[in-house]
Amino acid sequence: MIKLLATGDLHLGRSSTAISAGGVLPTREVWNLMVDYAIRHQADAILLSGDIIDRENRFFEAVGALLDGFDKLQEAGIAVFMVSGNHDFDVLPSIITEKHSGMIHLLGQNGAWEEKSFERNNTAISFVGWSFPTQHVFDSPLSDLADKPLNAANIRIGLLHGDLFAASHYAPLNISDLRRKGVQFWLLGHIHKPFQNVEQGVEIHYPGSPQALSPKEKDTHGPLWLEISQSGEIRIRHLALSPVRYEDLRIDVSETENEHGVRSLLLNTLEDRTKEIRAEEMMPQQLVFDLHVSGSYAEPDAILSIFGQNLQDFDRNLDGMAVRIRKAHVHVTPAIGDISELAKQASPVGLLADYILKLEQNSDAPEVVALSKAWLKQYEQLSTQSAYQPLRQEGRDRSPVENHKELGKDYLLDTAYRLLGEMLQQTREN
Ligand SMILES: [Mn+2]
Repeated sequence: MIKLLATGDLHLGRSSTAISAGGVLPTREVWNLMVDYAIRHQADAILLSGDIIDRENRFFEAVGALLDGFDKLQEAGIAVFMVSGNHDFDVLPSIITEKHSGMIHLLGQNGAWEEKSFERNNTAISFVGWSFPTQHVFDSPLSDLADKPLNAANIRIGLLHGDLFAASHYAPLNISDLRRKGVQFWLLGHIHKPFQNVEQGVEIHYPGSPQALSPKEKDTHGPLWLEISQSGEIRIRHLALSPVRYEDLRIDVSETENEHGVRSLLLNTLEDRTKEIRAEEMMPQQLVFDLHVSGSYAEPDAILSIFGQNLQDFDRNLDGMAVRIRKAHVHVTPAIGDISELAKQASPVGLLADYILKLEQNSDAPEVVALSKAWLKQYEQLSTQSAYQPLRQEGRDRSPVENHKELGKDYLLDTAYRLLGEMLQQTREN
């Protein structure tokens, strides 16, 4: 059997953002954890699929951590196979020193595919890889890869950095090309969210960034652990080694009676989730929550004022795990009782309740259609303003019109509920 620890997108030199007050957690933390794990579990090799060193940040910090790890791995007889990505195409070749030659391999330099066989414990495999020669690569490198492995009897593992999801200038890839190259296991890099496509005979994996770098990288992150049997069977496990975990936490306040109830619901939900994570096999050092508060409540403003306080002052430490709240999204509607009863009233309240019902049922009543159209028109005018041009160029606003319609419905409902709540409150006060 051959045991491998595999990841990409380490971005050494960068640190995870938005963690506990004053805390900084550089990604060399997860690199050190990986090296220790590989040694402790007697891995045969570590595989790295590019963007190992971050382009923008402190090369020297990155290189020190990387070389320290290489030393330890070499001493333990663990090989390293890697390829470069768009962040480290120029610096990765310079860190392979003579000292590490024979154990540390940068495959496919200068954009030429390279294959090396690897044998341990009577199991023979080969690694085939291609490295970014420049920062931008506009065509798929796969067209240059021979579809026959060095030795047809062996399992062929592919290492490649590229983009499977967009026609980008970072080596655009597609699944059908990946399928046709005699590779049983593809280790890809570039996409930070873990992804896998598993089929008979070929597995495609983006392990994702092993250390979650920002609140955009939610849930478990970590490298893959591969075991390849003599008969060529591949077993894979995702290890939650990331020292940072960002999570969404949902709280529905509908069943609470008062503000005291809301606060204790919040604390109980936090404690329950925190304990669950603490009980996992690999506990993060930093746990960062984004709260999503929803439901209906008599006075939504009271909820807003609870969660509008300085949430970042919350600082809990549970057996070495720091717990933090980054922000809260509050989407609470006024509790308004039975809306279909209200809709029967011959009053402004009744009219508004009737409109809400129709909107919720996606009715094609003329008043609903007219309002939705008006919203969409305003929204599109707003989103084509020149101030938002840079966002569009980065491709952050490519959502189809269908999504805009859904968004419009949410906005209209939110406003209508708010208005209805206020109208009812005024009626009560009068
Ligand atoms: Mn990349």
